[in-house]
Amino acid sequence: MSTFSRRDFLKSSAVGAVGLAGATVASRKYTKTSGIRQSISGEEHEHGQMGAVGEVDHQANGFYPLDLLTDWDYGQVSKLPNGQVMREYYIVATDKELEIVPGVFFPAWTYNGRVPGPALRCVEGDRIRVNFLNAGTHPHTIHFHGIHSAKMDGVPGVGPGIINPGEHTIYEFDAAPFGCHLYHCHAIPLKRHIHKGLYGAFIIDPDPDKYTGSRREVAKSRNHSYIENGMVNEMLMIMNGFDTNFDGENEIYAVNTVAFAYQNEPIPISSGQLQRVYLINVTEFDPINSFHLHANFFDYYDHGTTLEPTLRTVDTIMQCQAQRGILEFNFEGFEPGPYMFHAHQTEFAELGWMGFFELQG
Ligand SMILES: [Cu+2]
Repeated sequence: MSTFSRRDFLKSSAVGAVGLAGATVASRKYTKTSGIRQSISGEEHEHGQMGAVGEVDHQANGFYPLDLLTDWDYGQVSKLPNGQVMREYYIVATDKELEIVPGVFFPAWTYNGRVPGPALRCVEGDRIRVNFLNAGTHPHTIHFHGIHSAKMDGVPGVGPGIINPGEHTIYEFDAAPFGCHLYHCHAIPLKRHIHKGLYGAFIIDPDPDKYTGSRREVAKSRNHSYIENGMVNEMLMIMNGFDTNFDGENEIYAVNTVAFAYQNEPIPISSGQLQRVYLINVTEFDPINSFHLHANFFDYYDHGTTLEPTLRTVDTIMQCQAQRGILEFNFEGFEPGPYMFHAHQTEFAELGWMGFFELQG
């Protein structure tokens, strides 16, 4: 090893980087079955369970990790004179401290007090109106990934541009294209504003009336107003990371903000049901993140903008920042039990980005 950075040192130390920030972390905890100390290649290290000791105060955070998987915001729905569906959303930027691993508090900037922000969901062709109020202490915007005019793009110097503390604006456009998208603050410095927590999912369901044959059936299963969609177990997972000591590198990784959340509380799934994960990567400072499913394989829809998989039968997918897609898999015929999923950057997994699906009997 040519260089051994302070970060490497923290990650390989017994307490891990989390310990530096004040947490009690048991990523190298001894257990009866696995707590053995070995010497490999002259390096002493310990074997044990991954995870963190203690529990995050979810109530104080204001959101529960299991709830975030399905907490869609469909907006206030009305009809325009031309028959078009209008969905109106209200988003307030606030500063809020969040507990991201037991004992570690992150001074987040949030949309509606949560990280990730509300999971906006609509149907292609809907009119979207987002009322945005900046009640935070820094200038912010909302930039949507999607198709819209320049002045609705939520970037500095164009249209309403930067929204200063106390100011508000409205972003309005028609939802397109269908897919698994995101929104985030686009104020400068961008990496700081995104990393602090200003991002969320923007899911546009396909409209089955626009498609025929098998594609129409797939569109129904993807559209939240169809009964076919109710038969699918849908989950939203936003991969994120947290630089707790502001050195420009992440110390904590997670899906949906709380490290090890779905290890501590595995996601219940049943074998007869199609599983669908809307996966979005917003991790700052690291060029890529990934999702690896254990003991099974999945189909993948890149950006969610197609009705046929863009990749079939893979067990790992990588995404750079803002990349996203839809994963579909089935545990039909599998033995009940816990099935692991995690980033296959193993250091991310050990620093929080790992969880389990609990396959019910
Ligand atoms: Cu911002």
